[in-house]
Amino acid sequence: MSRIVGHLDLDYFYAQVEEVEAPSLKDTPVLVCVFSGRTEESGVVSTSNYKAREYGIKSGMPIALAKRRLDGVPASFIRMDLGKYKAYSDRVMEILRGEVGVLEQTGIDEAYFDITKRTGGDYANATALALGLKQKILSEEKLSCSIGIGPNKVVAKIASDFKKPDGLTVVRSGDTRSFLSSLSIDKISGVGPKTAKLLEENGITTMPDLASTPTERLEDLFGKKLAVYLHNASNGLDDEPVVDGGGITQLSRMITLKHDTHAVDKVVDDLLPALREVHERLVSRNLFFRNVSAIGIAKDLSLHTKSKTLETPTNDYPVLEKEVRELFAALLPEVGDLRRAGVRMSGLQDMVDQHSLTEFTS
Ligand code: DCP
Ligand code: CA
Ligand code: CA
Repeated sequence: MSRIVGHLDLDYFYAQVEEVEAPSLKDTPVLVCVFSGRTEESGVVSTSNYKAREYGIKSGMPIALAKRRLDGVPASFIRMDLGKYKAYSDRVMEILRGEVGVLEQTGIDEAYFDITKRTGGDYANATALALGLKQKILSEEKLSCSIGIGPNKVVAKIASDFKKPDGLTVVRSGDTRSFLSSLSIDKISGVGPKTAKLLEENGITTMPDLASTPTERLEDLFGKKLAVYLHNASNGLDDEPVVDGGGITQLSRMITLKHDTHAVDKVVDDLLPALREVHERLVSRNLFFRNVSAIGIAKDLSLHTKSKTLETPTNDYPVLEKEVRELFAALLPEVGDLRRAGVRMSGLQDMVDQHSLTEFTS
């Protein structure tokens, strides 16, 4: 089965969150700023919406310069609020995890995921999964994102950046070389201005130039490791596995409650179909879980969790439901009304390991 990897990146992330919280901002430039506090204008732009980018606004630009570029244009300069963006990020990652299983988060607004098994190595299935994911993040968090699908991480990352915002770019394994051939070398993740300049000074200016440069020649310029990476990446090749952040696989699912509530029974009732669904996924993959978490999102959109580690891993549904009920009974009095609720099973392990464990201990 050929590997299929995805990369998701949220569009103009911090600025988009500000738009979600104040939709009236949407039609005008929105700039999220880090004010250093010395003067009213000292500091830099963290990011901006696409409307602002039409005026040449860029991340890292001094606020004073941005103000000059937007002279006479109604625009919002908003103070960066990392806690708020992190809360959105956590919830998006929960949604993503629920859909794809293992994911490797590489930034506040982006992650890789391996969907080879889930799609049976079929790109049509992968496309459908990506569209469903975009829809889900949009309906639950009102956020748009761009997704790239490809045979490996390097290609998936370039693909997610290919069409932005609200993009989906699928590059089948046979098409990687033609996809890459028209792109500039600095589209390869990890190629910064310094590397690009050194390549250019050596007459390597296009992706096909790089792809056809022998690794040995690149080695003289960059050393073995980077040389091999550049050669492979420009040829659309990459073996790096998608590594789950904590090294533990997890299964999770979030739902929006029918009504905001702090009643355990109501929360668990609404959650039952989702519980059965994650349990089915657990069983279909021959896995046991050791940790279980109740996840709650309050009315102010803050994220809360309570977790429990079982003495012995299990795949027993009644145990799952009972533990989830108890965890919510502990969580709800602390948090109050929930808007959304979810469950996560982690510390997953193969049934095979489990059998050998019981053989060993009995
Ligand atoms: N960021 C920052 N300073 C930078 C670059 C980024 O503070 N120089 C922050 C703000 C961004 C977030 O990181 O919202 C994610 O960075 P991205 O590079 O993914 O950029 P955006 O999400 O803002 O825009 P895009 O739509 O291009 O992904
Ligand atoms: Ca982004
Ligand atoms: Ca990003």
